[in-house]
Amino acid sequence: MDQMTLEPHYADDCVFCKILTGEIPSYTVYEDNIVKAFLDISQGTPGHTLVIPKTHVKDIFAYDADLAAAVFSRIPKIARAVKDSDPAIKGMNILNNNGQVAYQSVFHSHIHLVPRYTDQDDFK
Ligand code: DGP
Repeated sequence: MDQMTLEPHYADDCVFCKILTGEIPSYTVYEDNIVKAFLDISQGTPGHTLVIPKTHVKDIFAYDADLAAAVFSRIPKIARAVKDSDPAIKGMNILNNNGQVAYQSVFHSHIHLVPRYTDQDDFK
């Protein structure tokens, strides 16, 4: 599966596709042939990272099994890399919103990695 190459498909007017093409700048945390991970513009906590497939997929309902396996199998490695980047990170919330009613605001599937710290008073 790691040898898998995706034929990227970009959607018009998708902010995350524009990040993939470099049209919109982002701070890259991790990147390979399947996913890109970058800092969320709205940092819930310091290090808040989004992981997106490199092809346009609207939400979880639009994945096929191979793409889901490829994307989601990468999450532990990226989560570890984010955690290891700062010894103050003690835990992490990982979440994925699907649909407007579930608070999805960007309709290119993404997984939030939200680091948690011992002193979280500032981030409630
Ligand atoms: P959600 O509500 O689950 O769809 O989260 C979308 C996230 O995307 C939100 O936390 C803010 C982030 N976001 C929106 N536009 C941009 C952007 O242009 N750059 C970056 N880095 N993040 C963005």
